[in-house]
Amino acid sequence: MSGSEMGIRPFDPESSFFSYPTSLHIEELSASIVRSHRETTQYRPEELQALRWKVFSREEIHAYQSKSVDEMWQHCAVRLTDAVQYVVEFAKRIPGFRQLCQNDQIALLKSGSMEVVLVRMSRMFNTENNTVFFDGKFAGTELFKSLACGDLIAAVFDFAHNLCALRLTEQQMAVFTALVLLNAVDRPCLEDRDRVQRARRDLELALNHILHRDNQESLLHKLYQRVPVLKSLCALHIEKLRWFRQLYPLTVHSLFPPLYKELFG
Ligand code: CLR
Repeated sequence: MSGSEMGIRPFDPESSFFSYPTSLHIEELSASIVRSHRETTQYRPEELQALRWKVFSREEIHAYQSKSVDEMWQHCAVRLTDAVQYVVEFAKRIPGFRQLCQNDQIALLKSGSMEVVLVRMSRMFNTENNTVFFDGKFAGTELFKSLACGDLIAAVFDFAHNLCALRLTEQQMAVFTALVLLNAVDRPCLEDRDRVQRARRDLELALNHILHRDNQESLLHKLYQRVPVLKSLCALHIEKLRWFRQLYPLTVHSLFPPLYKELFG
């Protein structure tokens, strides 16, 4: 039996078959991720721009603030899960992600989906009045008062504000969020770490490629600086959820979306 029948080919340094990504491969990968991002965001940039004038009234804010802690948590968990669902759809369309085994896909979503939601939040953020598009209108931190986790909310808004200042293009955000999703190579529970590592390396090349093309190489360092901040925000979210679950175990058990519990519970 010859090598080729067993799937073994003679070494050819010009061939991308041996997983040496060529610039064409990286170009195609970037384009595919940008398309996946565009197809899986809740709102297009033009739509968000047109909605900017919609802000909650004093009465509406008061109504959110008058909700009980568990009512508001449940409401936000549902909204957050909607956003996560779009991120799951995005992940499934990332070349390299869908080839992973199911366990590794879930492991990556557990650590990365909230991080991507928070990066995407900056698209929905208005730095002029520090509000985010939530539940159909733009809302400031005070709207979330009854969650009783002011430190988390303040830190999340602060992160969105700072990320907005980088003025990422949709293409840059698409590739950065794909990289954030595949970033958890240090997780002990991965079955096929090498495969994740290879997919991640290609995404790093794709990010370098588009920043180089856009003549914005200085953004690379700034983006990598945000990664530990993202990790700490997600850790804080999990900590708050543990606290909430101790107070209201039944709310979490019977009223929180199953996907939310599967990823964060
Ligand atoms: C992110 C971008 C999405 C729309 C969206 C919906 C829900 C928002 C979320 C954004 C940002 C984070 C958010 C969340 C609701 C609650 C959550 C404001 C804007 C904060 C951080 C509270 C987390 C803790 C809850 C589970 C109680 O396109």
